[in-house]
Amino acid sequence: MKIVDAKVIICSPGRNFVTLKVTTEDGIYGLGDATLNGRELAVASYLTEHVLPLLIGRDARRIEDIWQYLYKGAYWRRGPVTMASIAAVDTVLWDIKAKSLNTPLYQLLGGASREAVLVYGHASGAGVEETVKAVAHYLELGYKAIRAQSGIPGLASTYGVGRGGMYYEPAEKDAPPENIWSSEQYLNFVPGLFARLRKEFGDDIPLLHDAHHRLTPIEAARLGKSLEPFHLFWLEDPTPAELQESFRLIRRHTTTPLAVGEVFNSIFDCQQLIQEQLIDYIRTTVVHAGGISHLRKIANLAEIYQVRTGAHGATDMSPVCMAAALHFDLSVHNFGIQEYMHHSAETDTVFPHSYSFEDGLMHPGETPGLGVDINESLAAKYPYQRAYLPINRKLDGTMHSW
Ligand code: EZ4
Ligand code: CO
Repeated sequence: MKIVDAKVIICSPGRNFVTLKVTTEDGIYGLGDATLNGRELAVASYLTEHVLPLLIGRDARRIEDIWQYLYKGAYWRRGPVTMASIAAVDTVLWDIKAKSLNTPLYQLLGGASREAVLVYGHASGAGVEETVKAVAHYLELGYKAIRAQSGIPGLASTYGVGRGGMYYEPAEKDAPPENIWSSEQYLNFVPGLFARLRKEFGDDIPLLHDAHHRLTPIEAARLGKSLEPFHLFWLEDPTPAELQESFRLIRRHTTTPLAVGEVFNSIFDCQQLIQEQLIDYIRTTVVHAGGISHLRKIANLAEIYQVRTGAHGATDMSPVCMAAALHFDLSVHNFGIQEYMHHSAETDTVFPHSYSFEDGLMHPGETPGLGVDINESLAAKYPYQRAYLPINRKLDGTMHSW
């Protein structure tokens, strides 16, 4: 099954997406997401200039061999641009293989391990009471697990608070927005938010929170400890994770479950975190961590250590990635939860898909392959627009993690 055509489609139906489309000699095509928010064209160029010429003529059925060919063959290993490019090729090839066998992809990954996939949504507000209302709204929509983020009095902006409505997208056109940060104000504020949410909604609804890489290990330990009475489902990205051993310090102090990994791109980024049981959920996702093939290896390592999956699913994962994530989630034994934010209506029409949301659960559907397509003529009506994620500074102007 020779590959005869491969191209990159860049579109911006509300936000930028990079999509790989590969066609085989018998007319079957597959899709893969290659979106790297804020650095989209680097991946597009890596694919177009360096990878696509190598794919033409290759047998699309040899998924693992092509993965290793691109990984080992580049000599320069890992990194978000390389791994997103390999991920896109890997996703395309799984889509093609499943379509050629006329089966939804999850059937090739061991079949369904559960009836459907538990997802969590993002509730946020400018302050505590607005966040309470947002959580209530998500409950009305049927969500069974909810992430809560709130603006902090005295700080002009913080991570995770939308600009109204359901569609949160932090990237902005032309130049990165500048946020201001105070760990002290944040640490004083967050326990009160969760006390209020538990008072309003009781103990049973799983609540999550994302600290977005902003704390030192000892600050993260304090936050985890102070949130223990409100038993979070997880505390996400409590501290930057380049230094994996720093999680030992957090672990020593708190039983709040920890989730990490949305910015990781390989199994080597989380090997110590998993093997020392320093985290509870691994958040690597298809597009940013080498595709379905590599994500399964991470999940298999994690399974041994009772670490579960909790894949990143913000709106910068295109519907192609979301579909791939759902096939992975449905099949992998140690699935934990899947993040899910609604894409804009424009995005959904550019990428028609068979996955569905009902009653807080999602299912990839029974369409052969990933179950997602791209309307190329419609995509062409939304040209790429340069956009950047925000940057973050402390009150005194020092650059901080966003
Ligand atoms: O900031 O996807 O848990 N979700 C997140 C996301 C990330 C964005 C970055 O592009 O942290 O909102
Ligand atoms: Co996050």
